Amino acid sequence: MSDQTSSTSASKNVSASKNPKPKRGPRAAKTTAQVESAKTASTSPNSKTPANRTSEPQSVIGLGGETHQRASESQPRLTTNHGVVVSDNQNSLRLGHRGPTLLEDFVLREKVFHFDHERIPERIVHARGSGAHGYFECTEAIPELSAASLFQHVGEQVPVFARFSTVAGGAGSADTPRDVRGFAVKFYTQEGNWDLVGNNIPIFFIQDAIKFPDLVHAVKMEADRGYPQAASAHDTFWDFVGLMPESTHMLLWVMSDRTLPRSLRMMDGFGVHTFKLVDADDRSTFVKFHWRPALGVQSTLWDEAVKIAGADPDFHRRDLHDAIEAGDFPTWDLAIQVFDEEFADAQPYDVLDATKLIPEEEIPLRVIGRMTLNRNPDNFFAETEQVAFLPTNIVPGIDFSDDPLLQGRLFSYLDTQHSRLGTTNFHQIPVNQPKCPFANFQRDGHMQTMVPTGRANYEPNSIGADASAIGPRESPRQGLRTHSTTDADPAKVRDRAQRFADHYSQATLFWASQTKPEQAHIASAFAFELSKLTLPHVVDRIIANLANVSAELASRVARALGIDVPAASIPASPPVTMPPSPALSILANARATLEGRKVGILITERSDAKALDSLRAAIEDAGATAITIAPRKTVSLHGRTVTADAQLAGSPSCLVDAVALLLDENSAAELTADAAAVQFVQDAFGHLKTIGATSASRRLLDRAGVKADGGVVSLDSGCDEFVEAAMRRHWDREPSVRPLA
Ligand code: HDE
Repeated sequence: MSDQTSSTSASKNVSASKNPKPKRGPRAAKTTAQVESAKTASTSPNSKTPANRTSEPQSVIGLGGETHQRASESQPRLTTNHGVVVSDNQNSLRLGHRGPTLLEDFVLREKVFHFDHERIPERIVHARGSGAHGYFECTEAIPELSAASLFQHVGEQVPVFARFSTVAGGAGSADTPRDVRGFAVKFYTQEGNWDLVGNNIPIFFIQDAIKFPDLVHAVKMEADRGYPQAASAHDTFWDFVGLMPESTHMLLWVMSDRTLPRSLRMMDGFGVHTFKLVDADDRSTFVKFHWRPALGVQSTLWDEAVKIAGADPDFHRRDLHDAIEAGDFPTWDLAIQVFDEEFADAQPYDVLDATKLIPEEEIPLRVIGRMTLNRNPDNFFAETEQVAFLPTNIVPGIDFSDDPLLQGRLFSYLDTQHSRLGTTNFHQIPVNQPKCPFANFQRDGHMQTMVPTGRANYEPNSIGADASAIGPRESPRQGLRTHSTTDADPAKVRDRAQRFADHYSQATLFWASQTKPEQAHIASAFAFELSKLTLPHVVDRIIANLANVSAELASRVARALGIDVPAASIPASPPVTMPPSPALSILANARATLEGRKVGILITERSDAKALDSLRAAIEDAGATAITIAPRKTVSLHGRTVTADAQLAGSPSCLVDAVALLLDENSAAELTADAAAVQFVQDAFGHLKTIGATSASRRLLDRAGVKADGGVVSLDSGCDEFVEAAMRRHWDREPSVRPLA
């Protein structure tokens, strides 16, 4: 069987969750194949291969000194894509030892041909992403609201594939720019695939799909110069959004720490648009979908995110992969906000306007299920890259609303999939295939991998003796029915509903719902981004729009930029006052926990082994991962040799959530001359993290400018206080480490 024989992900089913993977031990190091040095083509067994490594292929050295690994009897043989066994995977076919390569070499041609076409167009947006398999379990049945099969019975599970992404950057960009995160989930239900293709922010920049290409052109790298990559801090983005005041609410969210998630496992998800739930009797209600992470929402600081991008551009991808490999499966609750037409009509905003949210204080969240991600993709390209989300993938019991942004999306995604995957048969790729039976009369096309049998490729037909011979038929009873809209205005118009015109009230609501440190971050983020612009009129226009959100915000941003506050712009519709919604603040709702977090323990040769053991145990008991970091990877602790998890020079403290310094006086003194060590402590302090330290570490703390506060904890008499303090950041420290707008 060829390596490429695909097994659908269905075969690794949902129940994998019931047997969490055991935590992994260190991987066995691979030994370099030892080969005979004789310059002959004769085979010889690998003399230094350990007896238990029977899968190690035999190695021989070829005439030109090249290594050939040869298949043993029990090993699959290398073949071409058409099954011909390859005899030599190191040399192309040539005329004589030093002559030209022959056109006849179809093995070379096929291999290079395939390689040349390995890349497919990356997604125009959301190109950089990470995915995982898992399952969704219904925790509260809602048959009274929706006939969707996955919501009918408590305990019912359906498989899912989730993909998280940044929006603006290319596929090779870093994980941590300031950006919205995509949060797309494909539910493989018994009645077809349902794709909830959302973001980690509950609203969007624009109200109408026709503006999406403009928005994306404006935010991506500028057309003439090809930069900046994965950054909104440039002229064209702010020029566009300044001229589109409807984006102001979203700008407040984007300038908040929501766009700097600490981990993909620690962010909310939202369906964004209003959808409909439809019950078995065709009664419908409006619904908004929310994902809530069990680990709580947590963000990084801007300075931290920038440093992480340099230290580990794969920070989020690695974090998700490692957590799942370790059996720490991330989970999210799926919650709904359900409301009727009467509620919708009574609001000062339109529920079909994707730039508006419904405060939780108005319509509380109702948790109906839970998603657990418990399996990493076997192959990044086949699954994460080829997964094709379609907002049109909907199942009976769920329906679209007339949100004009959603309506445009229903049209768009099919085109994208065709352009990226090159075939109308992209649904046959295993990650996209429904896991319920599917059958129709669509046939042929590029890359058709199914082999339909019989004559019936049309209907109606009467050419078979039995049901299977004539093929499938429609089912009004079980099929998807589109719920009719109650909007009785049938005229064809190219305009927007009047209630879309209020561009500022909810931006003010968001601003007023943030804690003081969060407000300072928002104002500073605006100041940072606007400081990068070369067009002063664009800066003025943005601040003039912000003046309609909050005079205080506008003047803080202007002051930080050293310019005068311009007069407020004229709103399209006068703003209304809405009561603050504390649920919109990350900090006001932060969970004090170490679960899913990482603690970096700085050790040297003279660190106390016992203290290290008990600190590690305390951290792990709190649900976190402890990582030892040392100037050199191999450390002798009182006769016990330890391999540190990371070397100091390559592991700045921005990669962990809290740090512990297990140092003696001499080590602390030595490390004052090591910039990586000083920066390690300085950054932990500047990023408001908890620092645990032996009193002997004093000189290093002093060198890094650490001042005593509630987040600087002694490790001399145990680690309970440290673990407790490490569960949060120390926001009261911030004014002493950086001026904010
Ligand atoms: Fe998308 N969007 N989008 N989008 N979107 C794509 O489809 C598009 C919008 C979202 O992990 C593309 O397969 C239009 C809102 C996510 O593979 C493309 C409009 C929201 C993902 C596309 C929107 C999203 C995409 C690019 C305006 C939040 C990544 C590749 C009408 C609710 C899915 C692809 C994944 C991807 C078009 C607006 C979320 C080009 C035309 C609003 C999470 O088809």
